[in-house]
Amino acid sequence: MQTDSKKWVLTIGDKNYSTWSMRPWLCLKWAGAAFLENLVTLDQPGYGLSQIADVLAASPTGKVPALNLNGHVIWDSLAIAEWVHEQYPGANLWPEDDRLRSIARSVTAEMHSGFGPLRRDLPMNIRRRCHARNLPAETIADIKRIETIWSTYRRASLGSGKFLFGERSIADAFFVPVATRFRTYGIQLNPVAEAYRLQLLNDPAFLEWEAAALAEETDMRKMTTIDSIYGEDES
Ligand SMILES: N[C@@H](CCC(=O)N[C@@H](CS)C(=O)NCC(=O)O)C(=O)O
Repeated sequence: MQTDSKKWVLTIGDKNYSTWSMRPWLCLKWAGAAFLENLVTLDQPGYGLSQIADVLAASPTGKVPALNLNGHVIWDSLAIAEWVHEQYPGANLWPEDDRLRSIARSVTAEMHSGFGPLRRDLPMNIRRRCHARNLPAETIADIKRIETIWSTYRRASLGSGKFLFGERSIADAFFVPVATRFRTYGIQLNPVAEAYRLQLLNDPAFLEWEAAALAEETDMRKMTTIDSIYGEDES
């Protein structure tokens, strides 16, 4: 048991690009943990192979994020989020109701383990604005599935709060990167899903992350741009 979060160090990647890093970072912020950050740029030899030396020094998988608790390391975004939930029960990072919690965990797991086409074709790039075109059917299916998740659970939770299951939960943290992707690539959503997307992008902790992303200078578009899909960048 480790409760002094001032000694926790979260290793993350570039804030403009690292979706996986953002999720547990938001959970830690929402819980009020006083953790330290170790930001390692992913624009280095070994990227894509899990062989970046500075990441391997912090994470057994060679991937970010990893949370170091004074020598005890937790890796993988979802495992870190669950740790934060356990350490900060008062933060209510999962819904109290067990059935609602099971659905919140289901959509979080779906986001954590799925949506490969969306990840491939609409990579997070918080600074970028353009319009996606010629998206493959499988990527459009991913977008539609997320739109359905968002509008279904927002309609059900309208009376209990502004987030997917009413109060803010780990499920919301897992969808914030998608909210930025939809903004970057000009993806249109139904009004309920769009209102939720805007709610996520107005979260104070996300705005703090975004400000840092805007100040970064690393340009990884050489690794993440598929020219047949993206239109010209908006100026
Ligand atoms: N399932 C992992 C995925 C982590 C992941 O893929 N991280 C990427 C960056 S956002 C990474 O560290 N890549 C380094 C590399 O590919 O070399 C999690 O949830 O934490």
